[in-house]
This record gives sequence, C-alpha cells and structure tokens, in this order.
Amino acid sequence: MTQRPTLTRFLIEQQRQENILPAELRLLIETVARACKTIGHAISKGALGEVLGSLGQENVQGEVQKKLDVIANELLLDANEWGGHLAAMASEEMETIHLIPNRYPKGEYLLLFDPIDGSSNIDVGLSVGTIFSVLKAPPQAEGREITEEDFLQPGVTQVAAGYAMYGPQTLLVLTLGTGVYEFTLDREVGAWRMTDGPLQMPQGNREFAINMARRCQWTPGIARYVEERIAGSDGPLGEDYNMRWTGSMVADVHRILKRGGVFLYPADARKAGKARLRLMYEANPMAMLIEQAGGAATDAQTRILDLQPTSLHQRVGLVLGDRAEVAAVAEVMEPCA
Ligand code: AHM
Ligand code: MG
Repeated sequence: MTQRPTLTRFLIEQQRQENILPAELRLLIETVARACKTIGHAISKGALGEVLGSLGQENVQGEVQKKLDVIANELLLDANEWGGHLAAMASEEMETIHLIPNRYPKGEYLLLFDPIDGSSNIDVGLSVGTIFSVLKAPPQAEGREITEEDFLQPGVTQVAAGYAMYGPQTLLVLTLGTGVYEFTLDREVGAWRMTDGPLQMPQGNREFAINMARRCQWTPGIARYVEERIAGSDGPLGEDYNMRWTGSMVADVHRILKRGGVFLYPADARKAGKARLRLMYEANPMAMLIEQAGGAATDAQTRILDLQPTSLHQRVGLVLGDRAEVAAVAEVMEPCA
C-alpha cells in the first residue's frame, strides 16, 4: 500500500514550497485537527460514551444545545487556548468572542467555528461535522484587546478554512488558499493522511440539495428554479435532476466537492435578514473551499466572500457548488430593489 503524506508533512511542505504558511498558522491547523480527532472519537462512542441527547438549554441562537455541541465547543476552546497562535475565538455556541486568557501568550490569528454542524443528526447516527474559518486580527487591534468588530471581516480575507466530517470515515478537508486537500483519519496510528487533492469539484452533475419543506420561505425565483428541475426531462430544461438533502451541510458540501451539484439554503423571503445558516462560521469557510475547488458561492445574488459582515452570528442565504447552477439561481432571482 502506498504511504500517503500525513497532514503534518503536507503542512511543512506548504510552509517550505509556497511560503504561505507561517509557523503559527501551521500550529493552529494542527491544533484544530487534533481537537477534531478527539471530537470524532467522542461521537463514535455514541450512547456508550453517554454523549448523545440534549442538555435542555438553548444557545445564543435560540437552539436547544446537544451535549455534543457543548463538549465539542469546550474541546476546541481548550485545545486552542494555550498554544500562543490565537488572539481570540468565536463559536456558534457562544454569545460573544472568547479572549485568550492573560496567562497564555497571544498570537495574531482569529479562529471561528461551528463545533458540531448538523446537530440534529447526532442522535440518529448520521454524518455531522466541525467547520472552521481562520482570519488575521486586523493591524489596528495590535496592543489592545480584541473586540467582536475585529472579527467582522469579509470572507475573502480568510487565510484558511476547512471542516472535519464524522461519517463512515473521519475526514478533514482543508484549504490554505492554495487548493483543497482531503485527509482521512488513520485510526490505527492516529494520523491524518492525504486521500485527495488538490481537489476540483466536477461540474455539470444534475443534482441539487434543498430542504423542500421550506417551500413557503422561497422567493418566486427559487421556487421556479426548483420546479424546473423537478419537472425532469419533460420540463423546460429537458433534463432529469436528482435531489439529496442530509440535514448536515458538511455532508452535503462534501458530496458536492467530490461529485458535483449544488446546495441551496436561501434566505427566508418573508422576512428580511432571516435565514438559516451563519455567515462567519458556516457560509464563509464553505464558500472559500468551494471556490478553491472551482465552484461558486453566493447568497443567491452576491458572492458570499465579498459580503461585509455586520454581526458575529449574522445569517445569510446560501447557494454553492456547480458554477452554472449557481449562475442559474442568480438569473431567476428578482433584481434588488
Ligand atoms: P447547526 O449548525 O445548528 O446544526 O445548523 C446547521 C444545519 C446545516 O448543517 C444544515 O444544512 C441545516 O442546518 C439543516 O437545516 P434543516 O433543519 O432546515 O434541514
Ligand atoms: Mg452549523
């Protein structure tokens, strides 16, 4: 069997060849990857590890927290606090940012994460994931305490993004802005080994992912887009489309990276600003990965990575994947008022 490069080796080679990976960022990626290993281990124990079920409390988003949401959040905070690579962290599970305690050295990076994406799948044994995004603290923050505003940078400024997927295999998919690489956890030796990359998503696969039960939230444009596709070969497009929806964006995005297709979670047309997914730690990192793999990501009109965030937990409509399909969604949308 061929010996595939480990994540550590890949990172060291990136540091040497591309000169795009400062030592602090390498430490950050390795630390996140190590925490994801631990999270994956806890998830795989399931009921035996007494980690399933809810806590009976809500997070800042008003969502009931699963035990694993909190465990994974703590694991990521603990792993990243002391290494000296971070200035602060932010998470889907915390109301505001988490500063690095004064007893530890501070670095120049900001880490954002969704500790468990697809939480509703945890208790039924389906794939879930961890999504992360890395920004640099702005220069004006030097010498003072980091604030929430320092995090509000457009996605185009991300220096790294990725996700771990806890499914049939435990995977880590990563971009440092120089392509997308997939690593599979080799459980026997505890190492991440490269299994794909640089990854280019296939274009032209007629497969879309949308929660059809949210039909009442769609604009007429989104409804038309979906109706044309479910009409199949008898419809205006003359093509059969397939539909997949896992309830875990990580799993849907992973399928799209490997097999092609498009993912849609449009904003709720009935109320401005109402949407399901979060810009800073869901849409932005996934948009960076998808663009790096040759796809596109918009809020149905505007490129996700160009959006200027206005708050940490801001929600946004999201359409990502196949370039032609993302463009087709923009075409059926009504022009902005
Ligand atoms: P979460 O991070 O709280 O789990 O929420 C995000 C998830 C995505 O993974 C997924 O695409 C979406 O919510 C599923 O929403 P729905 O319940 O409408 O199917
Ligand atoms: Mg999520």
